[in-house]
Amino acid sequence: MTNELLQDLEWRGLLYQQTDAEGMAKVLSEQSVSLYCGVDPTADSLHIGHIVPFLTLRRFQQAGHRPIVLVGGATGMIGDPSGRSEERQLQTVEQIDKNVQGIRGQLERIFDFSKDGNGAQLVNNRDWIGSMDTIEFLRDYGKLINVNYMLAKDTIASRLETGISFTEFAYTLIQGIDYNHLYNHYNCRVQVGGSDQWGNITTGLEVIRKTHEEETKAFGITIPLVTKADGTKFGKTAGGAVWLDATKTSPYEFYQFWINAADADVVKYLKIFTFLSHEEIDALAVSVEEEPHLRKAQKALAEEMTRLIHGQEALEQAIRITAALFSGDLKALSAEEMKDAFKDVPSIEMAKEDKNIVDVLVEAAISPSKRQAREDVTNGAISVNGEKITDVAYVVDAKDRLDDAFSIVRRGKKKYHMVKFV
Ligand code: 485
Repeated sequence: MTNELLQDLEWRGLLYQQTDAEGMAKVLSEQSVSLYCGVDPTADSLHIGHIVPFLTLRRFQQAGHRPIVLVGGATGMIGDPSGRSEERQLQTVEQIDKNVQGIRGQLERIFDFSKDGNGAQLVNNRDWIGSMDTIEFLRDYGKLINVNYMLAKDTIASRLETGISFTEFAYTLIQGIDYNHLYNHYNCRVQVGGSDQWGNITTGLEVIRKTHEEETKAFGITIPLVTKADGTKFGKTAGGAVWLDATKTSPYEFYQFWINAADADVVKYLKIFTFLSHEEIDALAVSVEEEPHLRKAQKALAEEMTRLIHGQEALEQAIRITAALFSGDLKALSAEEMKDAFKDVPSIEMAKEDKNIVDVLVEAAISPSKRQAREDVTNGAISVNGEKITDVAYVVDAKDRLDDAFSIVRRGKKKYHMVKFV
């Protein structure tokens, strides 16, 4: 079972560094263990860059191990210097508590918390770090770790030139205390993180080793950064990060992100992000080779991911919007879906009053002149909300205002504009 798990992780390209590959394989095959990955509540939503370690935890869960998902209510108050060249701005407790709520809800969608025997558990390190006093911190833990050891860590060494506060310097030790706590109280034997977490994970192993007399069995693995074949950064769109929160990145935009994956990347993404079997992914890989225009692999990826994060209904809506935009037949869409689909098209504000179509086209700068606007209408080049308008006397009024607020005007085949009535 466990060998299969590790082979699967290897096949999916999910293993980057391991503190002791052999030792971990042995422990995992002997017993069902708990393992953890933590995230700091620096925002009220996760983005897709965050989820790879969590999806990996879920693969362990499917193999019978128990995932612990840690939300850093305490560490979030401090700020991890890993991978950052500058000191972080401290956040307020209120902001952090709000962020914890948001992130917790999203993690609940990725994990099975009710599974018999090895259901996922959610913990917050504020529960044990928050009540620790300074003397305890310095005497019980500070003594375990030599400053030289910490200075040698990449994340700290790289900051010595520009400077690092004691606060951020101490961060790695706090995360180390977490691992020790989970080792002692949750039978946690593995910590998983992105490659930037190596230093923090190994600090934890150091704390565990030094606070136990007997030989300890604890391990760490990191997961490679997801990269793109063209060298640009994964997980970013023109609009910024791809969030799990539907109010930040709508399910349609989320779906679009995945469906636009390059042929050179899509099979890798299927392996990293989906729970499709090796056979299914291999078949999709063949399809990318032999019939790339069908974009079967991209569709499978977009479907799996949108269903996982937003559910079946949102997936169907995303597919509906995509199809309507492709065919130009907008009538099948609700006002809400229209708003979502046309979020990024040029928009113009106009007074909310009944207005002749030619005037609308000119005022919104959709047609360059009155004469051109008339021509566009008579030529059948103009449609409002997917309905072709050919009468130059047509009046855009309340029936055309979706949600009593906007209309989608198309000129030519693909040029969409949103007219907002205010
Ligand atoms: O006990 C722990 C306390 C805090 C953390 C982990 C264990 C969080 C960790 N220090 C961190 O900063 N993680 C990042 C975050 O919160 O955004 C990212 C990592 C990334 C991946 C992801 O979390 O940069 O590699 O591990 C889940």
